[in-house]
Amino acid sequence: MSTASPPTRGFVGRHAADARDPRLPPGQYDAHDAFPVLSAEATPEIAAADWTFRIDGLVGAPRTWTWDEARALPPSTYEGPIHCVTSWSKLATRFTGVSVDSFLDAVQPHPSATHVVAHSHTGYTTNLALADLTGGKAWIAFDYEGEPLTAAHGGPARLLVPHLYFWKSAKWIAGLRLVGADEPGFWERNRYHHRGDPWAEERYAGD
Ligand SMILES: Nc1nc2c(c(=O)[nH]1)N[C@H]1C(S)=C(S)[C@@H](COP(=O)(O)O)O[C@H]1N2
Ligand SMILES: [Mo]
Repeated sequence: MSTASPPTRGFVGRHAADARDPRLPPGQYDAHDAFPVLSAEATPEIAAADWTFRIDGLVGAPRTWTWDEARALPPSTYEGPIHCVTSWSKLATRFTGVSVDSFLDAVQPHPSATHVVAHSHTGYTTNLALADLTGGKAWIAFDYEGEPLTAAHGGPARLLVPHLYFWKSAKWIAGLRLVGADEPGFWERNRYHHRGDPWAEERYAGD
């Protein structure tokens, strides 16, 4: 039996606040070196030579890129945190790929396009506002920490939208369909929030 009196609530709270990394959104913890794998489906084995990426829907010029065509676009690197809705975050990640802006520039998005359904080669889907994919905020990522993305983490290519909870970052990305209304994807139909801003704790519908 413990004889020491517990620290006061105020002390614990202040101490925890002081130790908290300001890059950690509310309700998240730092997973440090761990990089958990979360997949609703079995990991597909997709060879880079077989991978394609398509943008269609409300665009003037729908287009499909092969691996070589996508890799020929200007490379762009993201360095910073990622946040999974199950409460782990990684504060220092580095992904390299191509900015989604570079792909969108080629397809002439129609002014009526407000949202996007991102879809994977496995059938996974997730919805995003078009504005959350533009302006240097989203990537098609090929490499993690200087190495090709492993199949479990979405290789050969995944969507990366690090300012939103990580379920928006569809692994084994196959394409983006531009649409004129918000259409819920796989997790969003299962009560997850439509947008998923970790700083606003938009975890579930109604948050
Ligand atoms: N295709 C596909 N993409 C997905 C998922 C999935 O189940 N299938 N899970 C999402 C969720 S909930 C998270 S947290 C991240 C996990 O990515 P990781 O396995 O590389 O950590 O992928 C997201 N993208
Ligand atoms: Mo997640």
